[in-house]
Amino acid sequence: MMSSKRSSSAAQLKEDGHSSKRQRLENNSACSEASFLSTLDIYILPAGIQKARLAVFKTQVEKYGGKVQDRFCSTANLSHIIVEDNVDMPRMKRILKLDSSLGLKVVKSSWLSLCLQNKKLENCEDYQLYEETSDSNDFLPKAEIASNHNKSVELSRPTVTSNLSDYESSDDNDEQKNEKTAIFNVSHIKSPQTEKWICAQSSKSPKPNINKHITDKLEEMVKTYESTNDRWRALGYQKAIQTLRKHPKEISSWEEAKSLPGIGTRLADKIWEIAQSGELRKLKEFESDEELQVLKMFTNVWGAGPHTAQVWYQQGFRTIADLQQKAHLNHQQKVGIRLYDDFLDRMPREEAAEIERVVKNVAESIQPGIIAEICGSYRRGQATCGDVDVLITHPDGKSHKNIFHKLLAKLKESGFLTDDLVSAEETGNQKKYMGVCRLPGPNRKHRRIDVIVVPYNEYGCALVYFTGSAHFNRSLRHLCKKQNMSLNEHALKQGVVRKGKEKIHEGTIIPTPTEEDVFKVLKIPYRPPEERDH
Ligand code: 8DG
Ligand code: MG
Repeated sequence: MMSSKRSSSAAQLKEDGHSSKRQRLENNSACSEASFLSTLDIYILPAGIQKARLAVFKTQVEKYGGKVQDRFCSTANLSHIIVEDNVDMPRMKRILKLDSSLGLKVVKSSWLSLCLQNKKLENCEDYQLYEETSDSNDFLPKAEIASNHNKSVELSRPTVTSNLSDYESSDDNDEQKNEKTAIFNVSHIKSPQTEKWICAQSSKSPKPNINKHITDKLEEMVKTYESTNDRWRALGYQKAIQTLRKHPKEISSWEEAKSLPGIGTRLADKIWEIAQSGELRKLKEFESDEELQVLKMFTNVWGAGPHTAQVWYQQGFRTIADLQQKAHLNHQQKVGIRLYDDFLDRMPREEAAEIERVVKNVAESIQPGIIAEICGSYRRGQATCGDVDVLITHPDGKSHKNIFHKLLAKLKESGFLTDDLVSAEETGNQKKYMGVCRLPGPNRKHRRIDVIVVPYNEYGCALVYFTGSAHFNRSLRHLCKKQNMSLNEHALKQGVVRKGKEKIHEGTIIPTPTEEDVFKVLKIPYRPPEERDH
Protein backbone atom coordinates (compact mmCIF):
# COMPACT_ATOMS: atom_id res chain seq x y z
CA MET A 1 0.00 0.00 0.00
CA MET A 2 2.85 2.34 0.77
CA SER A 3 4.29 1.93 -2.68
CA SER A 4 1.00 2.88 -4.25
CA LYS A 5 1.11 6.07 -2.27
CA ARG A 6 4.51 6.92 -3.60
CA SER A 7 3.53 6.26 -7.12
CA SER A 8 0.53 8.46 -6.53
CA SER A 9 2.54 11.61 -6.22
CA ALA A 10 4.81 10.48 -9.03
CA ALA A 11 1.84 10.10 -11.30
CA GLN A 12 0.44 13.47 -10.36
CA LEU A 13 3.77 14.95 -11.31
CA LYS A 14 3.77 13.09 -14.57
CA GLU A 15 0.25 14.21 -15.32
CA ASP A 16 0.51 17.90 -14.85
CA GLY A 17 4.06 18.82 -13.96
CA HIS A 18 5.02 19.33 -17.57
CA SER A 19 3.18 22.46 -18.60
CA SER A 20 3.85 24.38 -15.39
CA LYS A 21 7.53 23.56 -15.68
CA ARG A 22 7.63 24.90 -19.22
CA GLN A 23 5.76 27.99 -18.14
CA ARG A 24 8.22 28.72 -15.36
CA LEU A 25 11.18 28.32 -17.69
CA GLU A 26 9.63 30.86 -19.99
CA ASN A 27 9.00 33.28 -17.13
CA ASN A 28 12.54 32.93 -15.93
CA SER A 29 14.10 33.71 -19.25
CA ALA A 30 11.87 36.76 -19.73
CA CYS A 31 12.83 38.13 -16.32
CA SER A 32 16.54 37.55 -16.70
CA GLU A 33 16.66 40.24 -19.38
CA ALA A 34 15.53 42.88 -16.96
CA SER A 35 17.97 44.68 -14.71
CA PHE A 36 15.58 46.58 -12.54
CA LEU A 37 17.86 46.26 -9.53
CA SER A 38 20.95 47.74 -11.22
CA THR A 39 21.00 50.71 -8.84
CA LEU A 40 21.21 48.44 -5.82
CA ASP A 41 24.45 47.83 -4.01
CA ILE A 42 23.38 46.30 -0.75
CA TYR A 43 24.57 44.55 2.32
CA ILE A 44 22.10 42.13 3.88
CA LEU A 45 22.44 41.83 7.62
CA PRO A 46 22.22 38.08 8.22
CA ALA A 47 20.70 38.33 11.71
CA GLY A 48 17.34 36.58 11.78
CA ILE A 49 17.43 35.68 8.08
CA GLN A 50 17.79 32.01 7.29
CA LYS A 51 20.80 30.98 5.24
CA ALA A 52 18.75 29.67 2.36
CA ARG A 53 16.70 32.85 2.20
CA LEU A 54 19.84 34.92 2.28
CA ALA A 55 21.23 32.90 -0.58
CA VAL A 56 18.03 33.37 -2.58
CA PHE A 57 18.17 37.13 -2.02
CA LYS A 58 21.74 37.24 -3.21
CA THR A 59 21.09 35.14 -6.29
CA GLN A 60 18.00 37.05 -7.25
CA VAL A 61 19.40 40.54 -6.67
CA GLU A 62 22.44 39.69 -8.75
CA LYS A 63 20.29 38.10 -11.41
CA TYR A 64 18.47 41.41 -11.83
CA GLY A 65 21.58 43.56 -12.01
CA GLY A 66 22.14 44.49 -8.36
CA LYS A 67 25.18 43.94 -6.17
CA VAL A 68 25.25 42.21 -2.82
CA GLN A 69 28.27 42.76 -0.60
CA ASP A 70 29.32 39.72 1.38
CA ARG A 71 30.92 41.91 4.04
CA PHE A 72 29.81 45.11 5.56
CA CYS A 73 32.18 47.98 5.10
CA SER A 74 31.11 51.39 6.28
CA THR A 75 32.98 53.23 3.55
CA ALA A 76 31.61 51.23 0.70
CA ASN A 77 29.11 53.05 -1.45
CA LEU A 78 26.19 50.97 -0.34
CA SER A 79 22.74 51.98 -1.47
CA HIS A 80 20.94 50.08 1.30
CA ILE A 81 21.43 47.86 4.29
CA ILE A 82 18.73 45.20 4.33
CA VAL A 83 17.61 43.89 7.71
CA GLU A 84 15.15 41.26 8.80
CA ASP A 85 11.78 42.83 9.54
CA ASN A 86 12.08 42.45 13.30
CA VAL A 87 15.52 44.00 13.53
CA ASP A 88 15.36 47.61 14.67
CA MET A 89 17.87 50.39 14.20
CA PRO A 90 19.62 50.05 17.58
CA ARG A 91 20.07 46.30 17.03
CA MET A 92 21.41 46.81 13.54
CA LYS A 93 23.91 49.32 14.87
CA ARG A 94 24.92 47.05 17.71
CA ILE A 95 25.57 44.15 15.37
CA LEU A 96 27.56 46.23 12.92
CA LYS A 97 29.29 48.02 15.77
CA LEU A 98 28.18 51.38 14.46
CA ASP A 99 27.37 54.48 16.39
CA SER A 100 25.22 55.83 13.60
CA SER A 101 23.63 54.53 10.46
CA LEU A 102 26.20 56.52 8.47
CA GLY A 103 23.36 58.02 6.50
CA LEU A 104 22.70 54.74 4.77
CA LYS A 105 19.22 53.65 3.94
CA VAL A 106 18.32 50.79 6.26
CA VAL A 107 15.37 48.88 4.88
CA LYS A 108 13.35 45.86 5.95
CA SER A 109 13.80 42.65 3.99
CA SER A 110 10.12 42.56 3.06
CA TRP A 111 10.84 45.54 0.78
CA LEU A 112 13.38 43.44 -1.11
CA SER A 113 10.88 40.60 -1.30
CA LEU A 114 8.32 43.02 -2.71
CA CYS A 115 10.72 44.30 -5.37
CA LEU A 116 11.59 40.75 -6.41
CA GLN A 117 7.97 39.75 -6.45
CA ASN A 118 6.86 42.71 -8.56
CA LYS A 119 10.01 42.73 -10.65
CA LYS A 120 10.46 46.44 -10.10
CA LEU A 121 12.23 48.75 -7.71
CA GLU A 122 9.50 49.65 -5.27
CA ASN A 123 9.44 52.74 -3.11
CA CYS A 124 11.13 51.77 0.15
CA GLU A 125 9.80 54.59 2.30
CA ASP A 126 7.31 52.46 4.19
CA TYR A 127 9.97 49.87 4.92
CA GLN A 128 12.76 52.16 5.98
CA LEU A 129 14.17 52.36 9.50
CA TYR A 130 15.09 55.78 10.76
CA GLU A 131 17.66 57.07 13.17
CA GLU A 132 16.34 58.24 16.53
CA THR A 133 16.66 62.03 16.31
CA SER A 134 17.96 64.47 18.99
CA ASP A 135 20.95 62.30 19.52
CA SER A 136 23.99 64.48 19.05
CA ASN A 137 26.13 61.40 18.60
CA ASP A 138 24.30 60.40 15.46
CA PHE A 139 27.31 61.03 13.38
CA LEU A 140 30.73 59.86 14.31
CA PRO A 141 33.81 61.98 14.00
CA LYS A 142 35.70 61.14 10.85
CA ALA A 143 38.49 59.48 12.76
CA GLU A 144 36.08 57.01 14.28
CA ILE A 145 34.46 56.31 10.95
CA ALA A 146 37.90 55.48 9.68
CA SER A 147 38.45 53.07 12.51
CA ASN A 148 35.26 51.34 11.49
CA HIS A 149 36.49 50.74 7.97
CA ASN A 150 38.10 47.54 8.87
CA LYS A 151 35.21 46.27 10.88
CA SER A 152 33.44 43.88 8.63
CA VAL A 153 30.82 41.29 9.12
CA GLU A 154 30.99 37.94 7.36
CA LEU A 155 27.91 36.99 5.41
CA SER A 156 27.34 33.39 6.24
CA ARG A 157 27.07 31.36 3.08
CA PRO A 158 24.84 28.38 2.68
CA THR A 159 26.72 25.15 2.95
CA VAL A 160 26.14 22.37 0.50
CA THR A 161 25.56 18.99 2.01
CA SER A 162 25.31 15.80 0.10
CA ASN A 163 23.78 13.45 2.56
CA LEU A 164 20.71 13.43 4.68
CA SER A 165 22.26 13.45 8.11
CA ASP A 166 23.59 16.90 8.52
CA TYR A 167 21.06 19.53 7.79
CA GLU A 168 18.08 21.40 9.04
CA SER A 169 17.94 19.77 12.40
CA SER A 170 16.69 22.55 14.62
CA ASP A 171 13.97 23.94 12.50
CA ASP A 172 12.60 20.68 11.28
CA ASN A 173 12.05 19.96 14.92
CA ASP A 174 10.08 23.11 14.85
CA GLU A 175 8.04 21.68 12.04
CA GLN A 176 7.66 18.45 13.92
CA LYS A 177 6.39 20.36 16.87
CA ASN A 178 3.90 21.84 14.50
CA GLU A 179 2.48 18.40 13.75
CA LYS A 180 -0.55 19.25 15.83
CA THR A 181 -1.19 22.64 14.34
CA ALA A 182 -0.69 21.25 10.87
CA ILE A 183 -3.36 18.67 11.38
CA PHE A 184 -5.60 21.61 11.99
CA ASN A 185 -6.45 23.60 9.13
CA VAL A 186 -4.94 25.83 6.84
CA SER A 187 -6.88 28.94 6.71
CA HIS A 188 -5.93 31.93 8.73
CA ILE A 189 -9.52 32.97 9.17
CA LYS A 190 -10.62 32.55 12.74
CA SER A 191 -13.37 30.01 13.04
CA PRO A 192 -15.16 27.92 15.63
CA GLN A 193 -13.05 25.17 17.15
CA THR A 194 -14.02 22.07 15.16
CA GLU A 195 -13.94 23.95 11.87
CA LYS A 196 -10.20 24.23 12.22
CA TRP A 197 -9.73 20.50 11.78
CA ILE A 198 -8.80 19.09 8.41
CA CYS A 199 -11.42 16.40 8.83
CA ALA A 200 -14.09 19.04 9.33
CA GLN A 201 -13.31 20.68 6.03
CA SER A 202 -13.92 19.93 2.43
CA SER A 203 -10.82 19.06 0.45
CA LYS A 204 -12.47 20.57 -2.57
CA SER A 205 -10.87 23.90 -3.09
CA PRO A 206 -12.86 26.58 -4.85
CA LYS A 207 -9.67 27.41 -6.71
CA PRO A 208 -7.09 25.21 -8.42
CA ASN A 209 -3.74 24.89 -6.71
CA ILE A 210 -1.98 28.06 -7.76
CA ASN A 211 1.14 27.15 -5.86
CA LYS A 212 1.59 23.96 -7.84
CA HIS A 213 5.08 24.96 -8.99
CA ILE A 214 5.99 24.88 -5.29
CA THR A 215 4.03 21.81 -4.19
CA ASP A 216 5.46 19.73 -7.06
CA LYS A 217 8.97 20.29 -5.75
CA LEU A 218 7.93 19.63 -2.17
CA GLU A 219 6.31 16.35 -3.31
CA GLU A 220 9.68 15.28 -4.63
CA MET A 221 11.20 16.08 -1.24
CA VAL A 222 8.54 13.89 0.43
CA LYS A 223 9.42 10.97 -1.80
CA THR A 224 13.08 11.30 -0.96
CA TYR A 225 12.48 11.51 2.77
CA GLU A 226 10.12 8.52 2.60
CA SER A 227 12.77 6.47 0.88
CA THR A 228 15.23 7.21 3.68
CA ASN A 229 12.64 6.53 6.36
CA ASP A 230 12.71 10.15 7.49
CA ARG A 231 9.04 10.02 8.28
CA TRP A 232 8.88 13.18 10.35
CA ARG A 233 10.32 15.30 7.62
CA ALA A 234 8.14 13.60 5.03
CA LEU A 235 5.10 14.34 7.17
CA GLY A 236 6.14 17.95 7.71
CA TYR A 237 6.45 18.46 3.97
CA GLN A 238 3.18 16.65 3.27
CA LYS A 239 1.36 18.96 5.60
CA ALA A 240 2.97 22.01 4.08
CA ILE A 241 1.80 20.73 0.68
CA GLN A 242 -1.77 20.42 1.94
CA THR A 243 -1.63 23.92 3.33
CA LEU A 244 -0.20 25.40 0.17
CA ARG A 245 -2.72 23.60 -2.04
CA LYS A 246 -5.50 25.41 -0.29
CA HIS A 247 -3.80 28.77 -0.04
CA PRO A 248 -5.94 31.12 -2.09
CA LYS A 249 -3.10 33.12 -3.60
CA GLU A 250 0.34 32.60 -5.00
CA ILE A 251 3.01 32.85 -2.32
CA SER A 252 4.59 36.24 -2.80
CA SER A 253 6.88 36.65 0.17
CA TRP A 254 8.83 34.64 2.70
CA GLU A 255 6.71 36.18 5.43
CA GLU A 256 3.53 34.94 3.77
CA ALA A 257 4.86 31.38 3.66
CA LYS A 258 6.03 31.57 7.26
CA SER A 259 2.64 32.83 8.43
CA LEU A 260 0.89 29.64 7.26
CA PRO A 261 0.07 27.04 9.91
CA GLY A 262 2.59 24.25 10.22
CA ILE A 263 5.23 26.07 8.20
CA GLY A 264 8.37 26.83 10.16
CA THR A 265 11.28 28.97 9.12
CA ARG A 266 13.16 26.25 7.23
CA LEU A 267 10.16 25.24 5.22
CA ALA A 268 9.37 28.89 4.55
CA ASP A 269 12.94 29.25 3.26
CA LYS A 270 12.43 26.37 0.87
CA ILE A 271 9.03 27.58 -0.30
CA TRP A 272 10.37 31.05 -0.85
CA GLU A 273 13.41 29.72 -2.68
CA ILE A 274 11.15 27.87 -5.11
CA ALA A 275 8.82 30.85 -5.44
CA GLN A 276 11.77 33.09 -6.28
CA SER A 277 13.91 30.91 -8.45
CA GLY A 278 11.66 28.07 -9.59
CA GLU A 279 14.25 25.69 -8.18
CA LEU A 280 15.20 24.09 -4.90
CA ARG A 281 18.91 23.55 -4.36
CA LYS A 282 18.31 20.81 -1.80
CA LEU A 283 16.27 18.86 -4.33
CA LYS A 284 18.98 19.29 -6.94
CA GLU A 285 21.45 17.88 -4.44
CA PHE A 286 19.15 14.95 -3.86
CA GLU A 287 18.75 14.39 -7.58
CA SER A 288 22.47 14.24 -8.10
CA ASP A 289 22.99 12.00 -5.10
CA GLU A 290 23.34 8.49 -6.49
CA GLU A 291 22.60 6.80 -3.17
CA LEU A 292 19.34 8.66 -2.68
CA GLN A 293 18.18 7.94 -6.20
CA VAL A 294 18.93 4.24 -5.80
CA LEU A 295 17.16 4.13 -2.43
CA LYS A 296 14.12 5.77 -3.98
CA MET A 297 14.05 3.19 -6.75
CA PHE A 298 14.48 0.30 -4.30
CA THR A 299 11.74 1.49 -1.95
CA ASN A 300 9.38 1.45 -4.93
CA VAL A 301 9.74 -2.33 -5.00
CA TRP A 302 6.62 -3.72 -3.38
CA GLY A 303 7.62 -5.43 -0.13
CA ALA A 304 10.78 -3.38 0.35
CA GLY A 305 10.91 -0.57 2.89
CA PRO A 306 13.67 1.94 3.55
CA HIS A 307 15.60 -0.54 5.68
CA THR A 308 15.72 -3.23 2.99
CA ALA A 309 16.60 -0.62 0.40
CA GLN A 310 19.54 0.47 2.55
CA VAL A 311 20.72 -3.11 3.01
CA TRP A 312 20.57 -3.73 -0.75
CA TYR A 313 22.51 -0.56 -1.36
CA GLN A 314 25.17 -1.60 1.13
CA GLN A 315 25.39 -4.98 -0.57
CA GLY A 316 26.44 -3.13 -3.70
CA PHE A 317 23.23 -3.36 -5.72
CA ARG A 318 22.41 -0.34 -7.84
CA THR A 319 19.75 -1.39 -10.33
CA ILE A 320 16.56 -3.43 -10.42
CA ALA A 321 18.46 -5.91 -12.61
CA ASP A 322 21.09 -6.24 -9.85
CA LEU A 323 18.32 -7.16 -7.42
CA GLN A 324 16.78 -9.62 -9.83
CA GLN A 325 20.09 -11.38 -10.42
CA LYS A 326 21.92 -11.17 -7.12
CA ALA A 327 19.73 -10.14 -4.16
CA HIS A 328 18.14 -12.53 -1.74
CA LEU A 329 14.46 -11.76 -2.28
CA ASN A 330 11.33 -12.88 -0.48
CA HIS A 331 8.18 -13.80 -2.40
CA GLN A 332 6.64 -10.33 -2.26
CA GLN A 333 9.80 -8.65 -3.46
CA LYS A 334 10.06 -11.09 -6.35
CA VAL A 335 6.55 -10.13 -7.42
CA GLY A 336 7.35 -6.45 -6.78
CA ILE A 337 10.37 -6.64 -9.07
CA ARG A 338 8.70 -8.67 -11.79
CA LEU A 339 5.81 -6.19 -11.91
CA TYR A 340 7.85 -3.10 -11.01
CA ASP A 341 6.69 -0.94 -13.91
CA ASP A 342 3.06 -2.02 -13.73
CA PHE A 343 2.88 -1.19 -10.02
CA LEU A 344 4.34 2.26 -10.52
CA ASP A 345 1.74 3.06 -13.10
CA ARG A 346 -1.53 4.40 -11.71
CA MET A 347 -4.61 3.03 -13.42
CA PRO A 348 -7.40 5.21 -14.81
CA ARG A 349 -10.43 5.16 -12.49
CA GLU A 350 -12.48 3.48 -15.23
CA GLU A 351 -10.18 0.47 -15.01
CA ALA A 352 -10.56 0.42 -11.22
CA ALA A 353 -14.33 0.38 -11.73
CA GLU A 354 -14.01 -2.60 -14.11
CA ILE A 355 -11.97 -4.46 -11.50
CA GLU A 356 -14.59 -3.68 -8.86
CA ARG A 357 -17.33 -5.06 -11.14
CA VAL A 358 -15.49 -8.35 -11.53
CA VAL A 359 -15.11 -8.75 -7.76
CA LYS A 360 -18.71 -7.65 -7.12
CA ASN A 361 -20.19 -10.10 -9.62
CA VAL A 362 -18.25 -13.05 -8.25
CA ALA A 363 -19.10 -12.06 -4.65
CA GLU A 364 -22.79 -11.74 -5.54
CA SER A 365 -22.72 -15.16 -7.22
CA ILE A 366 -21.41 -16.67 -3.98
CA GLN A 367 -23.62 -14.77 -1.56
CA PRO A 368 -26.62 -12.79 -2.79
CA GLY A 369 -27.11 -9.44 -1.07
CA ILE A 370 -23.40 -8.96 -0.48
CA ILE A 371 -22.09 -5.39 -0.45
CA ALA A 372 -18.82 -4.83 -2.29
CA GLU A 373 -17.65 -1.25 -2.42
CA ILE A 374 -14.48 0.21 -3.82
CA CYS A 375 -12.85 2.63 -1.37
CA GLY A 376 -9.50 4.46 -1.33
CA SER A 377 -8.63 7.05 -3.92
CA TYR A 378 -11.36 5.80 -6.29
CA ARG A 379 -14.11 6.57 -3.82
CA ARG A 380 -12.57 9.97 -3.17
CA GLY A 381 -13.06 10.68 -6.86
CA GLN A 382 -9.45 10.69 -8.02
CA ALA A 383 -8.89 10.31 -11.74
CA THR A 384 -6.23 7.65 -11.24
CA CYS A 385 -5.73 4.97 -8.61
CA GLY A 386 -2.60 3.31 -7.29
CA ASP A 387 -4.54 0.20 -6.36
CA VAL A 388 -8.09 -1.03 -5.87
CA ASP A 389 -9.37 -1.33 -2.31
CA VAL A 390 -12.57 -3.39 -2.24
CA LEU A 391 -14.51 -3.49 1.02
CA ILE A 392 -16.96 -6.34 1.47
CA THR A 393 -19.69 -6.93 4.04
CA HIS A 394 -23.18 -8.41 4.33
CA PRO A 395 -26.18 -6.66 5.91
CA ASP A 396 -27.32 -9.83 7.68
CA GLY A 397 -24.30 -9.55 9.97
CA LYS A 398 -23.11 -13.12 9.47
CA SER A 399 -22.86 -14.11 5.78
CA HIS A 400 -19.62 -12.17 5.38
CA LYS A 401 -17.93 -14.91 7.41
CA ASN A 402 -18.00 -17.45 4.60
CA ILE A 403 -17.16 -15.26 1.70
CA PHE A 404 -13.44 -14.50 2.04
CA HIS A 405 -11.85 -17.81 0.99
CA LYS A 406 -14.57 -18.71 -1.51
CA LEU A 407 -14.28 -15.37 -3.24
CA LEU A 408 -10.49 -15.51 -3.51
CA ALA A 409 -10.59 -19.11 -4.74
CA LYS A 410 -13.03 -18.21 -7.52
CA LEU A 411 -11.09 -15.14 -8.55
CA LYS A 412 -7.91 -17.22 -8.75
CA GLU A 413 -9.63 -19.96 -10.66
CA SER A 414 -10.69 -17.55 -13.37
CA GLY A 415 -7.14 -16.21 -13.67
CA PHE A 416 -8.21 -12.75 -12.48
CA LEU A 417 -5.98 -12.88 -9.39
CA THR A 418 -2.46 -13.57 -10.62
CA ASP A 419 -0.27 -13.27 -7.51
CA ASP A 420 -0.75 -13.22 -3.76
CA LEU A 421 1.18 -10.74 -1.68
CA VAL A 422 -0.45 -11.15 1.72
CA SER A 423 -3.02 -13.90 1.41
CA ALA A 424 -4.87 -13.43 4.70
CA GLU A 425 -4.28 -10.79 7.30
CA GLU A 426 -6.67 -10.93 10.22
CA THR A 427 -7.39 -8.03 12.53
CA GLY A 428 -10.17 -8.87 14.93
CA ASN A 429 -13.15 -9.85 12.85
CA GLN A 430 -11.80 -8.36 9.66
CA LYS A 431 -9.90 -10.25 6.95
CA LYS A 432 -7.68 -8.64 4.41
CA TYR A 433 -6.14 -9.97 1.23
CA MET A 434 -3.43 -8.13 -0.70
CA GLY A 435 -2.59 -9.34 -4.15
CA VAL A 436 -2.38 -8.71 -7.86
CA CYS A 437 -5.09 -8.91 -10.50
CA ARG A 438 -5.35 -8.48 -14.23
CA LEU A 439 -8.45 -7.93 -16.32
CA PRO A 440 -8.93 -10.30 -19.23
CA GLY A 441 -7.94 -9.21 -22.72
CA PRO A 442 -4.84 -7.99 -24.49
CA ASN A 443 -2.56 -5.19 -23.24
CA ARG A 444 -3.85 -5.31 -19.70
CA LYS A 445 -1.50 -4.40 -16.87
CA HIS A 446 -1.18 -6.14 -13.55
CA ARG A 447 -2.87 -4.08 -10.83
CA ARG A 448 -2.60 -4.12 -7.08
CA ILE A 449 -5.79 -5.13 -5.31
CA ASP A 450 -6.79 -5.28 -1.64
CA VAL A 451 -9.93 -7.15 -0.61
CA ILE A 452 -11.14 -6.46 2.91
CA VAL A 453 -14.07 -8.37 4.45
CA VAL A 454 -15.64 -6.84 7.55
CA PRO A 455 -18.64 -7.58 9.78
CA TYR A 456 -21.62 -5.33 9.15
CA ASN A 457 -21.43 -3.68 12.59
CA GLU A 458 -17.93 -2.44 11.72
CA TYR A 459 -18.86 -1.30 8.23
CA GLY A 460 -19.27 2.43 9.04
CA CYS A 461 -15.82 2.75 10.60
CA ALA A 462 -14.21 0.49 8.00
CA LEU A 463 -15.67 2.59 5.18
CA VAL A 464 -14.29 5.77 6.72
CA TYR A 465 -10.89 4.17 7.29
CA PHE A 466 -10.40 2.55 3.88
CA THR A 467 -11.74 5.59 2.06
CA GLY A 468 -9.09 7.82 3.63
CA SER A 469 -7.22 9.85 2.74
CA ALA A 470 -4.53 8.84 5.21
CA HIS A 471 -4.16 12.53 6.09
CA PHE A 472 -7.90 12.88 6.64
CA ASN A 473 -7.84 9.76 8.85
CA ARG A 474 -4.98 11.15 10.91
CA SER A 475 -6.93 14.30 11.52
CA LEU A 476 -10.00 12.27 12.58
CA ARG A 477 -7.91 10.30 15.05
CA HIS A 478 -6.41 13.45 16.54
CA LEU A 479 -9.85 14.95 16.93
CA CYS A 480 -10.97 11.77 18.68
CA LYS A 481 -8.06 11.99 21.10
CA LYS A 482 -9.08 15.52 22.03
CA GLN A 483 -12.50 14.18 22.97
CA ASN A 484 -11.19 11.14 24.87
CA MET A 485 -12.33 8.88 22.06
CA SER A 486 -10.54 6.56 19.66
CA LEU A 487 -11.20 5.57 16.07
CA ASN A 488 -9.84 2.80 13.89
CA GLU A 489 -11.15 0.58 11.09
CA HIS A 490 -13.21 -1.40 13.60
CA ALA A 491 -14.92 1.05 15.92
CA LEU A 492 -15.36 4.45 17.45
CA LYS A 493 -14.93 4.37 21.22
CA GLN A 494 -15.65 6.86 23.96
CA GLY A 495 -14.31 7.19 27.49
CA VAL A 496 -10.79 6.29 26.46
CA VAL A 497 -8.23 7.10 29.15
CA ARG A 498 -4.70 7.81 28.02
CA LYS A 499 -1.54 8.36 29.97
CA GLY A 500 0.88 9.83 27.52
CA LYS A 501 0.76 7.56 24.49
CA GLU A 502 -0.48 4.60 26.46
CA LYS A 503 -4.18 3.73 26.72
CA ILE A 504 -5.05 2.98 30.31
CA HIS A 505 -8.69 2.36 29.51
CA GLU A 506 -9.82 1.14 26.09
CA GLY A 507 -13.22 2.86 26.32
CA THR A 508 -16.56 1.61 25.10
CA ILE A 509 -17.88 1.30 21.57
CA ILE A 510 -20.38 3.87 20.28
CA PRO A 511 -22.44 2.17 17.57
CA THR A 512 -21.83 3.87 14.21
CA PRO A 513 -23.63 1.82 11.57
CA THR A 514 -23.01 4.46 8.90
CA GLU A 515 -20.25 6.87 8.03
CA GLU A 516 -22.59 9.73 8.83
CA ASP A 517 -22.80 8.46 12.40
CA VAL A 518 -19.03 8.75 12.79
CA PHE A 519 -19.15 12.40 11.76
CA LYS A 520 -22.20 13.04 13.92
CA VAL A 521 -20.61 11.62 17.07
CA LEU A 522 -17.47 13.67 16.45
CA LYS A 523 -19.64 16.77 15.98
CA ILE A 524 -18.22 17.67 12.60
CA PRO A 525 -20.17 18.17 9.37
CA TYR A 526 -20.51 15.08 7.17
CA ARG A 527 -18.08 15.14 4.27
CA PRO A 528 -18.81 12.97 1.24
CA PRO A 529 -15.78 10.91 0.09
CA GLU A 530 -14.75 13.33 -2.64
CA GLU A 531 -14.37 16.03 0.01
CA ARG A 532 -11.96 13.87 2.03
CA ASP A 533 -9.15 13.93 -0.52
CA HIS A 534 -6.78 15.94 1.67
P1 8DG B 1 -3.84 5.08 -3.99
O1 8DG B 1 -4.12 3.66 -3.73
O2 8DG B 1 -4.55 5.61 -5.18
O3 8DG B 1 -2.39 5.40 -4.05
O4 8DG B 1 -4.37 5.94 -2.73
P2 8DG B 1 -5.30 5.43 -1.54
O5 8DG B 1 -6.32 4.50 -2.07
O6 8DG B 1 -5.75 6.61 -0.79
O7 8DG B 1 -4.26 4.71 -0.60
P3 8DG B 1 -4.11 3.18 -0.21
O8 8DG B 1 -2.66 2.99 0.04
O9 8DG B 1 -4.76 2.29 -1.19
O10 8DG B 1 -4.84 3.08 1.20
C1 8DG B 1 -6.26 3.06 1.31
C2 8DG B 1 -6.69 3.80 2.53
O11 8DG B 1 -6.17 3.25 3.73
C3 8DG B 1 -6.19 5.22 2.59
O12 8DG B 1 -6.90 6.05 1.75
C4 8DG B 1 -6.41 5.54 4.02
C5 8DG B 1 -6.16 4.24 4.74
N1 8DG B 1 -4.91 4.39 5.51
C6 8DG B 1 -4.81 5.01 6.74
N2 8DG B 1 -3.54 4.98 7.19
C7 8DG B 1 -2.81 4.41 6.22
C8 8DG B 1 -1.43 4.15 6.12
O13 8DG B 1 -0.63 4.41 7.01
N3 8DG B 1 -1.01 3.58 4.99
C9 8DG B 1 -1.89 3.29 4.00
N4 8DG B 1 -1.42 2.76 2.89
N5 8DG B 1 -3.21 3.50 4.07
C10 8DG B 1 -3.67 4.07 5.17
O14 8DG B 1 -5.76 5.51 7.31
MG1 MG C 1 -5.86 2.65 -2.92
